[in-house]
Amino acid sequence: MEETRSFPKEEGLDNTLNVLKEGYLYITNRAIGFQSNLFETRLLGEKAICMRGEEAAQLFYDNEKFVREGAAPKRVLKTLFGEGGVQTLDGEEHHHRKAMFMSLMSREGLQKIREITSKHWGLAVGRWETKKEIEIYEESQELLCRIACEWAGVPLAMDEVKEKSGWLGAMIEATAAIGVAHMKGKRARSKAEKWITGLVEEVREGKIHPAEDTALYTFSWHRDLKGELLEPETASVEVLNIIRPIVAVSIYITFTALAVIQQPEERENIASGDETYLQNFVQEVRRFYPFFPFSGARVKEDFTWQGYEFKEGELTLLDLYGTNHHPDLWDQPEQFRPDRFKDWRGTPFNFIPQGGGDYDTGHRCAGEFITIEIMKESLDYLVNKMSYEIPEQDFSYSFNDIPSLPHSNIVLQNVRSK
Ligand code: HEM
Ligand code: MYR
Repeated sequence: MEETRSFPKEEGLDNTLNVLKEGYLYITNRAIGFQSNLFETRLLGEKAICMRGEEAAQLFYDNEKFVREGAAPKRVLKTLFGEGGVQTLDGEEHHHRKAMFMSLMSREGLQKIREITSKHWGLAVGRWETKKEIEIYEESQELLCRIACEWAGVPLAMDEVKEKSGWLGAMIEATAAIGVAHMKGKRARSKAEKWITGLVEEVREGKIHPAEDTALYTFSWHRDLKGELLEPETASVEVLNIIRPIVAVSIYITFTALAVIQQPEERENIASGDETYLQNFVQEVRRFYPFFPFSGARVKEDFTWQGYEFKEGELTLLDLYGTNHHPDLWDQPEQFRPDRFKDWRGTPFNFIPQGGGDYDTGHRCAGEFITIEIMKESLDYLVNKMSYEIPEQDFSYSFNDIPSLPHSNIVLQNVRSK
C-alpha cells in the first residue's frame, strides 16, 4: 500500500479574507512558504485543497477524480456563470452540451470572428478620431459587445450598445466584488438573462431568423440527451456564455495595450506582418498578466495521489495564474518575453490561462481560439493600423483586484488611423 502523507496546512478557521487580500498570489505565496505545490486551507466555510503546477493540472482535469457539480459558489453562479450552464455539468450531459459550444469553433467560425473584429476595430478607430482621448478598457468593452452580438447572431441596435456592454461588463466585474458592485452584477445578470430568453423565444416562434451557424440559432434549437429543447432560460445562460466572455476579452486587450506600450522593442517584429509574432506576443500576454485566477472542482470519490488523500466532496482549486508563472515550467517567469513561445513545447497542462485538459471531454475554455483570434487582430490594430499619443498615467495594476486591470484603464490621445 502507498504510504500516505498529510497536506501542509494553513491555520485559521476561515482564510477567505486572505484570498481577497492576496488575490492572484494567494496560492503562490503559500506554495512558496510550504515549499509544496499542494496545501490545505479553509475557504468559504469549508476545507479546501489548493494546487498549482503541471502535475496538479493533470490531476485536476481527470474526470474520474473531479466533478463540477456543486463546485462553483453561489455568488459566481449569480453573476459570472449563470445557473444550469455548461460549467456546472459532468459526464455525458457535459460532453453533449460542450459539443454544442465546440460546433461553433470551426475554422470558418474563427475566420468569421477575425473578420468581424477587424471591421469593428476599423469603425471604432474612425469614431475615436473625433475625440481628444479614449480609454481602451471602456471602448474595447463596447467594441467587443458589437463583435460578440454580430458573431452570435444576437440583434443589437446602435443605441443598445452601452446598456448591453454595461450589463456584460458588470457580470464580469461583480464575481469577486462585495457590496454595491456585486449587487450591480447580479442585477445585470437577471436583466441580460431576460433579454436573451426573449430572443430565444422569438427564434422558436419564427419572429427572428439568425443565421444557422450562430450561437443564438444553434442554442435555440439544440436538443438535450433526451431529445428535448433546452429551457429558454438555460439556452439564454449558454448564449450569455458566448457573448459575456467575448466582452471579457476587453481585459486582455487592455493588458495587450499595456504590453505594447512597455515593450517598444517588439513593435518592429509585429510590424513585419508575420502572424507568428502576433501569435507569440498574444500568448505571452495570456501567460504573463493576471486574469482568471483559479478553477474549482470537487473530489468525485476518495482517492490517494502521490500519498495525499483526497476525500469525496472536497473542494479543490487549481491555480491557473500560478501555473503560468511556475518556475519549474517557465524560464524567468516574471519577465515578459514573447520569444519564449518560439520553440515552445506545450502540453494541455503547462500553459493554462483559460484552463487545461481537453476541450471536448473536459472543462477547458470553449473560447480559447476565439480569444486568440480577437487578440491578434486587436494587437495588429494597436501596433500597425493606428497612431496615438500616450499621456502620463498610472500603468500599475494590483494583484489583489480580481479581475485586475491597469489602474488608468489605458488612456490614448489623438488617435488616428494609419
Ligand atoms: C471556460 C477563461 C474567453 C467560453 C473557461 C474557464 C476558464 C476560462 C478559466 C474554465 C476552465 C475550467 O473550468 O477549468 C477564459 C478567459 C477568457 C475566456 C480568461 C478571456 C476573455 C472565452 C470566450 C468564450 C468562452 C471568448 C466563448 C466565446 C467558455 C465556456 C466555458 C469556458 C463556454 C465553459 C467550458 C466548460 O465548462 O466545459 N474559460 N475564457 N471563454 N469558457 Fe472561457
Ligand atoms: C468569462 O466571462 O467566463 C471569462 C472571464 C471572466 C473572468 C472573471 C474573473 C473572476 C473569476 C473568479 C472565478 C472563481 C471561479 C471558481
